[in-house]
Amino acid sequence: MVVCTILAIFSFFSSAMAANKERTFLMVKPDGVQRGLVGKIIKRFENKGFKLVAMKFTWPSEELLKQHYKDLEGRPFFPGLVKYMSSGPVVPMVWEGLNVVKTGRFMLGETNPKDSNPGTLRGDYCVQVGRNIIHGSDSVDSANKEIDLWFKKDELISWQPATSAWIYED
Ligand code: DAT
Ligand code: MG
Repeated sequence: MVVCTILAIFSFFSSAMAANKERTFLMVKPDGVQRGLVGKIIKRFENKGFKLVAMKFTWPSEELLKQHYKDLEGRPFFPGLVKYMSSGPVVPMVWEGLNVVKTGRFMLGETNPKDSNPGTLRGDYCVQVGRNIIHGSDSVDSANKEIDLWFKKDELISWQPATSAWIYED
């Protein structure tokens, strides 16, 4: 009985800790970089309390972008999307935290900026769907695939922010 209780408490805390470690893949697109929005975008996620795990500044190949947007292959806007995304440097990032995938999408706004509320990144900083400044994973599964595509394992940094105890209960 005592052992069961200890195990239950342990599994409760370890699942809560695992939930806090959900990860998403975000990427400032070439228009976000060209318009000098990198700092403002990063600041939103820092302010929220999410943890930066990886980040780089890179000019991606068409090949990598075709892989990244593989699900959209065959859509009429696909060639234009790949051309735009490979037109300059981008800032791919990994962020971690409780419900970061879903909350990250809320913080981005809708795919089309015209449907995005003020206060969201796409609602505040852009007007057209083909220039919507930032990418964010739409599920934990796609986040994991995108993180694997853009980052090597040793580029994901394991660290403990000094603020953790003031952002999470456990
Ligand atoms: P999201 O980026 O919100 O996840 P998505 O995965 O459906 O949206 O599409 C990827 C990107 O493709 C999107 O950010 C902008 C572009 N896109 C989507 N629909 C489009 C359309 N109808 N016309 C032009 N570009 C589009
Ligand atoms: Mg998407």
